[in-house]
Amino acid sequence: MSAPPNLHFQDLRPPAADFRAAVLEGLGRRPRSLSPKFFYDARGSALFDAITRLPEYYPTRTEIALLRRHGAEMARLIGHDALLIELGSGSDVKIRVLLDALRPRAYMPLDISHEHLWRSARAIAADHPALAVHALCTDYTRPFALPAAVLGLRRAAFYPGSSIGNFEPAQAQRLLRAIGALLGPDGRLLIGVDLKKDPARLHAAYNDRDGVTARFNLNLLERMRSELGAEVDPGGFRHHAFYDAEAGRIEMHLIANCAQTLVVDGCRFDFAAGEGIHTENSYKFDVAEFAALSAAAGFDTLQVWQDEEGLFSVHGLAVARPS
Ligand code: AVJ
Repeated sequence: MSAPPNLHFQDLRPPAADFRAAVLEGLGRRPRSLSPKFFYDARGSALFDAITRLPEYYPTRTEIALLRRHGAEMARLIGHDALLIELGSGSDVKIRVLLDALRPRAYMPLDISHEHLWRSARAIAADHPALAVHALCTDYTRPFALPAAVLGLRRAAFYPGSSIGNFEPAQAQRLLRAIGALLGPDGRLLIGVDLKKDPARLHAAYNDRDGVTARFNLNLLERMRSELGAEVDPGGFRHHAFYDAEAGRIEMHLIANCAQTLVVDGCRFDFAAGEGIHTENSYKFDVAEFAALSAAAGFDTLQVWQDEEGLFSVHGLAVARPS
């Protein structure tokens, strides 16, 4: 399929050198760590899609159910004819639920995963010929410019999936503040936030029976091999995920089963058995906790939707007027 005329695609994807530098830096530090944004190469994005369909992984289907049930209310909060910016759009399933109710003037999906963004933006543009789709492949934690064609429009953002939980609270606050600055006065933000709950339920969501989450985590090592030419045996590592109730977060790690040596660019990294790489945090929030975080970042909470089981929430926020 060729590109529909209403699709504009800008490729500002981070250079491969970013991954190389992050790996060298992250493996050199103690504790060793890597940002979860590096999960999303083509294979990692496909594995993440598989995660969203797992019986244990409740966030995606719960959030979609909330969008279906309350989409009209959410649309009222955002208003029609806005520029709708979607952060970390990934697949297009969620925005499709909202699009008819929201009736934006222009839609700007942002994602770090090139193939994923291209496929979903093209499909949305083809199915909505009157909608201007300005896709931008980028790391949305970095500053980015809006295309000139959309500068006059009122702005709203959709940030689904509880990806905000991947950031340390102080970092999350900074990112929310940057989103607020981008949206400007009267800006609206719909954001998905995973809720605190029974640790067993959380544990299961990140330790699925089929091992898809394990493959997703271990894919970071595959990516080091294929993209950086690293010497590493992914079979020598295992997936480890647990809920830290005190910190209110899931942690994911890659743990060496026995002594391992990883070589990147001639740099050697030795792992003793049981040593690992911290690959992800996924913070969980009570409704009041997240409202406090967004307030500290300059947002008023207008409305919060959650399912009956209290698994997942969507917060409807407005950029607060300066007091
Ligand atoms: C939706 C990207 C925040 O923490 O649930 C799923 C990704 N990691 N399983 C999450 C993820 C492991 C995820 N985010």
